[in-house]
Amino acid sequence: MPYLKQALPVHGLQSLMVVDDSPVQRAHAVQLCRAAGVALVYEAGNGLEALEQLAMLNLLPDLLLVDLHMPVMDGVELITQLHERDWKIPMLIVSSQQTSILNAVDELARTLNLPLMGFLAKPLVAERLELALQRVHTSPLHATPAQPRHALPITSGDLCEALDRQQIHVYYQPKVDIRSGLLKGMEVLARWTHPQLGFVPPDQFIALAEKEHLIHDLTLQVMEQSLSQAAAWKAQGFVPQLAINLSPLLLECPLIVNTITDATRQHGIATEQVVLEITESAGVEHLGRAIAVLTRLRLHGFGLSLDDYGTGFSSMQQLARLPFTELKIDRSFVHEANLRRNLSVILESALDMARRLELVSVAEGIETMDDWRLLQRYGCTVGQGYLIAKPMPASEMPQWLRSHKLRLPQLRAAAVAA
Ligand code: G
Ligand code: G
Ligand code: MN
Repeated sequence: MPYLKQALPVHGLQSLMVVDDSPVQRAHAVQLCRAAGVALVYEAGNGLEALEQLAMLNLLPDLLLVDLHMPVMDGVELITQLHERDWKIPMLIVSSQQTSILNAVDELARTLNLPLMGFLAKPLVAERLELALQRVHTSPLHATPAQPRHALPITSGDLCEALDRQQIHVYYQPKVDIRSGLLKGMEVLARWTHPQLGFVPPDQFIALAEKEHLIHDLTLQVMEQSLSQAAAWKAQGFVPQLAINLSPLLLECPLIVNTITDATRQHGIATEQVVLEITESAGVEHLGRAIAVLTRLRLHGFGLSLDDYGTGFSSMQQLARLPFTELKIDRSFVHEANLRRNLSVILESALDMARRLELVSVAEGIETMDDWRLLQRYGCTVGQGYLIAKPMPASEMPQWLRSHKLRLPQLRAAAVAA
């Protein structure tokens, strides 16, 4: 009998549990798993039975095969219950439900940070199951489930002090042309290393700065640093576009237009060389003021980018109302879009819309060559992400430029292949 083999099967899984209410389907799954070399196969007729059995085991199984539609406790509730108990067992969903339901289950697992490894249609087929088992074994998700980030105990006093002592520094992340791979510009990203706490992630201190009315000071420091760096680069004949993040809260202050314009001119930088990225995630209280400020910034020559597109609210309204020049698509629609049709459909429509509105389209969060190729195929204009470069201090830019130049043929070749 195959399951008595001594050697570990290629997928390396020793135990799993099949959760399905249909005795026929369950027996079929159990038989296939045994034939695939899994030594220990548990069975449960619904979510509740699965939880009861899991509670009694000394060692959790390597994998769960979960049906979605079951009486007493369905597969979705089982997933939430696993999260409640903090049992991070890799799962494969075995179901022939419609795609929108499977996508929602996928979203749920991501939100709860549970290792959902994939979906298999019913009836189960031996080859597909074996491939899936191998993927489970080799998946990095399986080895190290992502841990949620906890908020650091930073106060507005800490941030005030950091601003006074000029402890906020800036990093630069390249934005490149998707067809040629050539550098178009770089995004300026604030970085804070606290003397005791160490690295504080920007999503934490930016939110704090916004809450404590420190965002104005912080943004000015970020601008000063990046504009003087841009001036130094310009003196060497290197003139990339600078993309600076602006909190929507700043748009309610009419004086910001002159402040930004003056700072730019004082460093001898043309306003056309600067793009202001505005995230749509925070609501604006005085919309009238914000529209006026954005329009005036545009009149002065700045580019305006709608950042994190797709994550906030009323994006369509904002696009139609405001003088944006660029649409920056959130990374949640970019990375692995080739694997998930719901993402690729949204990505393609966003790019199509940008084209019709004559906006530059920028995709952020490009991590793999597959991400890159899909964007080339969809006709995106500009790209940014770890595949190209991580954010870096200005001092590392010359070295990056040299190594990036060597990669250009590879990045370009993809365009020809597509
Ligand atoms: O830099 P990542 O490297 O982690 O940045 C996280 C978030 O913080 C991003 O959404 C980015 O837009 C935002 N951010 C980084 N620097 C600044 C800044 O100078 N001003 C504003 N408003 N947001 C910033
Ligand atoms: O647009 P925002 O300003 O939201 O985007 C910048 C943020 O995205 C920064 O936190 C930056 O470090 C992060 N980032 C940049 N490239 C990638 C990437 O390829 N993958 C991921 N996960 N994050 C990225
Ligand atoms: Mn940004």
